[in-house]
Amino acid sequence: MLYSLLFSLRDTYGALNVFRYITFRAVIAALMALLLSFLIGPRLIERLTARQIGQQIRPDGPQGHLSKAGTPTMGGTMILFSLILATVLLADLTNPYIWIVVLVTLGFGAVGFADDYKKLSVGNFRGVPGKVRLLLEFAIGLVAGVFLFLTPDFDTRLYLPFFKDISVDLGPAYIPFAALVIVGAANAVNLTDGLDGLAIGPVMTTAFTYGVFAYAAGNLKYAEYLQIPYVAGAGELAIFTAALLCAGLGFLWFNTYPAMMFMGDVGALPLGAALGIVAVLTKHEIVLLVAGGVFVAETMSVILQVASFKLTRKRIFRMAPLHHHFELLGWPEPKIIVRFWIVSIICALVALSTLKLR
Ligand code: 57M
Repeated sequence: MLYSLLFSLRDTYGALNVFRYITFRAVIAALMALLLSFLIGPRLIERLTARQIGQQIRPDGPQGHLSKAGTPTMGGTMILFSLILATVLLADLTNPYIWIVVLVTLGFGAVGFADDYKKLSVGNFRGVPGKVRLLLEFAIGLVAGVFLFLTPDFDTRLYLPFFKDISVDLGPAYIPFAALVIVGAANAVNLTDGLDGLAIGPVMTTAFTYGVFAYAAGNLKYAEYLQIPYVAGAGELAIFTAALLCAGLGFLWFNTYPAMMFMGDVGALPLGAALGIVAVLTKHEIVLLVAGGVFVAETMSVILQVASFKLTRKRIFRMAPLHHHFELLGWPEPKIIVRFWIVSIICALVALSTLKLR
């Protein structure tokens, strides 16, 4: 919105010509999201505390978490507000990809909000029944998949990282595949969000990685040079990922250990879904498993733990997801968090290397 207004004035004020550059608008969107988070954060914490919108702690979890009871939650509302406002103001709203990422993100935010609200209003951990939540999430993902499939010349091929000449055309099967990527990413972030700052760190490193992918994929010269699929218009997604990165950085100011605020499902679900839909739009779906390696490890730990317990009545980990296992090993919470961030940075570097190693 601001982009189209200011850019249209470039003949009168030549300096506004700078708004044509995606990199410039990405930096402005990032700074705007960060500033909004700093402005909103303290007031949101006051409001959540006053309304006693505080976290309920499960009694069967690590004992160290009991002291977290009452921590204001649903801080994800601040992340979404900063992210969406900065994107709508700085991105080119004639680009359909911007509308897809914004609507998918808000859709998952609504599901997460309903879950948080139900937990808080009823005062238990169950929230919206898991099956209903997954149904709603897949419905949003499938609508996004159908819309993309019906978009003229949308590429339904699946490309593998490191192999430039291998691709598989999924055809209509791309629709459920895209939904799976979005829903899987959303729930992986949700599972990971179990320690102060643990989820938002990898969300930021993955957002940065996909900002680079989007910028390269949307630039014909770079796409040809790097031999990655050219996706006309994907460059605008770099503005969304830049706003996502810094909306997360602003939230981390309040979520860092010891957390003053949790993001809630209203934050975790849309953040994961946002990464999933950007991975789909930039044609870098598989490499999300690399960039989001921490999310994959956390999710796999749950799958393996539940499968093992059901089959053998024995646990592989002291507790799943993985971060609880290290807690029960006696690692202090900050140590677990920072080490997971380090692993996430390594995953981002390996994912970025796929741009050249192919
Ligand atoms: C998402 N939510 C946190 C907070 C955050 C199948 C099973 C693995 C499901 C899983 C589960 O319930 N996952 C839900 C994880 C919760 O955080 C809230 O949820 C939002 C994100 N969705 O924003 O509002 C707790 O995490 C802690 N936390 C922080 N700092 C943060 O910045 O300390 C969160 C954010 C908060 C707070 O304590 O209350 C969560 O863990 O529930 N279940 C589990 O993760 C449970 N694991 C488990 O049951 N393992 C079993 C089997 C089933 C795999 C096993 O190992 O045998 C553990 N989680 C908890 N207690 N809290 C263990 C029991």
